[in-house]
Amino acid sequence: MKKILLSTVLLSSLSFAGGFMDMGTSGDIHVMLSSDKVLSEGANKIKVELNRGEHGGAVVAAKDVRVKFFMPEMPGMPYMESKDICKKTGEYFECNANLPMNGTWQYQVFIKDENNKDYKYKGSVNLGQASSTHNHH
Ligand SMILES: [Cu+2]
Repeated sequence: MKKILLSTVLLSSLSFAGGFMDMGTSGDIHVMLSSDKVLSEGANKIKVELNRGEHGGAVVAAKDVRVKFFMPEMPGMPYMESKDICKKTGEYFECNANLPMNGTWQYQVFIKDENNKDYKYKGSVNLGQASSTHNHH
């Protein structure tokens, strides 16, 4: 049993090594975003995990989870955004982000929990860069 647990931990940390991960809190919800691959130009799959109170807390049975990735207007370039309504997949949510160009993208996650309370989580990511942030400790 211990061996199985250890290899699961190793596998999940290996898959994060070259991928994308961001964690933080919004009110009393711990939000974790991740993707097996580094976020890049084109289609990206994002996994959203929500836990009450802290990392590893009770899974939040959210009613609605949405993501918005956007890049502000710049000289010679219009504002761009990609929005998606996430699908519940087991204990987490899955969304797509279609990012038309390289660079730094801002993102927001909008969550409506089981009690209809609204939460918003914000972050940013440089495409092509492996990232792992944990900004709530
Ligand atoms: Cu955490």
